[in-house]
Amino acid sequence: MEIQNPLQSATQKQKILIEIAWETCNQVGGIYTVIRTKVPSMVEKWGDDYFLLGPYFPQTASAEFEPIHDLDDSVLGKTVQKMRSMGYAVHYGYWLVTGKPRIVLFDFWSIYNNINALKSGLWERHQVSTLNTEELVSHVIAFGEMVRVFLTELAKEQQNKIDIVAHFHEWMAASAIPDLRKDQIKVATVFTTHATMLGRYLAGNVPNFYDKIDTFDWLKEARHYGIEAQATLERLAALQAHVTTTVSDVTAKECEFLLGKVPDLILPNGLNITRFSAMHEHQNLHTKYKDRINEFVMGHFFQSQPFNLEKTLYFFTSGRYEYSNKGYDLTLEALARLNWKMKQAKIDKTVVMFFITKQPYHSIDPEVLHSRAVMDEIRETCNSIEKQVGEQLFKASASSSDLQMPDLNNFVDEYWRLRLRRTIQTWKNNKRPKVVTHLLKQNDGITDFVQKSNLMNNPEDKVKIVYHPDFIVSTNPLFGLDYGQFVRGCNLGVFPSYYEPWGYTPLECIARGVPTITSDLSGFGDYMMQIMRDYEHWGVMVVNRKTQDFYKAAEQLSEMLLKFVKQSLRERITQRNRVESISDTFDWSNLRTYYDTSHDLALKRRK
Ligand code: 1S3
Repeated sequence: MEIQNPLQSATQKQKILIEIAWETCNQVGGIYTVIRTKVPSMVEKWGDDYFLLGPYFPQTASAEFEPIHDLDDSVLGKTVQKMRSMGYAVHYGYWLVTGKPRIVLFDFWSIYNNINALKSGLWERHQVSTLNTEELVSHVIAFGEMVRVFLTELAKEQQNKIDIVAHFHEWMAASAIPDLRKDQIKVATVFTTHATMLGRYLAGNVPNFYDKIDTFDWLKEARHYGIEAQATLERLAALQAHVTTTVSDVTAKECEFLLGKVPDLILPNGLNITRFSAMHEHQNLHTKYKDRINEFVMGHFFQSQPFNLEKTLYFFTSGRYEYSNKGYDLTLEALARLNWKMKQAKIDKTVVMFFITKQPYHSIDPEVLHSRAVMDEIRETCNSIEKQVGEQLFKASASSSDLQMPDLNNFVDEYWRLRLRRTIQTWKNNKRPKVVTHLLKQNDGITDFVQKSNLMNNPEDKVKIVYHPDFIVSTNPLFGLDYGQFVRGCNLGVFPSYYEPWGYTPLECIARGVPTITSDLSGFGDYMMQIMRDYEHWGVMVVNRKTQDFYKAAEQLSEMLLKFVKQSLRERITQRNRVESISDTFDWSNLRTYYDTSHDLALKRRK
């Protein structure tokens, strides 16, 4: 059944919205989160007049894509049919995510034998130099060509009876824009950049990048970093779309100076927020998942260093491995300071800090796995003893003739006593708990720092480090939690990024009622400071990285962490409730309106 667009009256011209992204049905990073979480809200407004385009990758498609075999006679069905008849491999079906929108996936390999001609065409028409570029650029160009053909055919098919808005995300989806404009195809185009290629490189390599942002020669720098094709495509998209947007004021500056275009609009990112009817539900979930993290921590540390779990706090950071851009360097420096401060102040608490990122590794460290397995055996032995004692106690109590409590020691037989003693014996040792849970292929910034600063899980350390160089999924044998559950089980998320156009990680904390630290150089932190004056009261702390140097920012962060450590249990519970209560602000149902504005503006400009 076709869902009728409720906003469309009989007299209005029909409108369709097409979103195009390299990450449609293809998870690579943050853009996938934007597109996927936004779908229900888009479908709510646009109904069947909304669909998405993306690249076809058989492996991801097999998990998230359901083909539609019988083509309908909608403009979409007809255009797919037309492209197929022209020899393109086009997959049409549903994206199996909440909202279940229709999507069209292009198998760019079907035109790959033509790639050189496509590239020279881009050079002739738009001076995009693609000499010696990485393979991805060729994939993107082939994909872009199929997008161009699709939109051109779609526009022809509907013969101006329908208003078409095409919303392109990131340069990888937008190589069709210059030709669509040149050919005057009747499509209103919106381009959203989620980061700039040059910004990413420059921020990671040039000290004080933000102070110099207005001084760079974009072409010279692009050539220097070997990204001329990417930067040129991005620039063309930004300059030629009817409406250019980005995700934050922070990235807007990059657009202005590195792409030569002040964005028309800022489109902040949102999530699908699950609200609970009773406040205590999210607190219960926190306790449930914290217990699971406790199990990991016992298995990892208690072999040689037992500490009081009632007085232990779990902090974490996560994201792509970009050591300085994601602020791992600052976080480590602040943790070393926190460790020192907690020791000096003799604070009777332990902080376990998790670094969750992705780095090449051989396998999980067998010693880490073994320790966990032996601890599980201790638990099983204890369960068996518990059962034996329970049964014997019941029998002894029922058959006893006096009111004396029986001696429980008599109920555990020799076998179980010995087994428990032996298992504990083999488990306990004097080794320092590992910092890294996996066998890394090579050392990196995190391992170098902890070694240099001796933040190595020494017995006297108040701050312990667990570096998990893989993303967390539910099948992971160490935690047995999915990422969202892990976040819920933690006490604080720490994300003081240096380069972060938006940054979903702190937002994911808020959505789960977990306090978080961000920075004023991250799009999210900057947005938070604009919309909420007392953000700290609501559990969002913002490190000043704009006007402070690295060491001052590290000191500020360590003070924030110390303040958090000093909070009482009651204060932490109250803060979690407060954080949870602001999560609605970031629900797509509230933030979609920014997208609506961009589409209206593009249509106005196209006419
Ligand atoms: C980008 O992904 P990233 O992690 O490479 O887009 C995300 C979605 O807009 C954004 O949250 C992030 O800051 C950007 O960097």
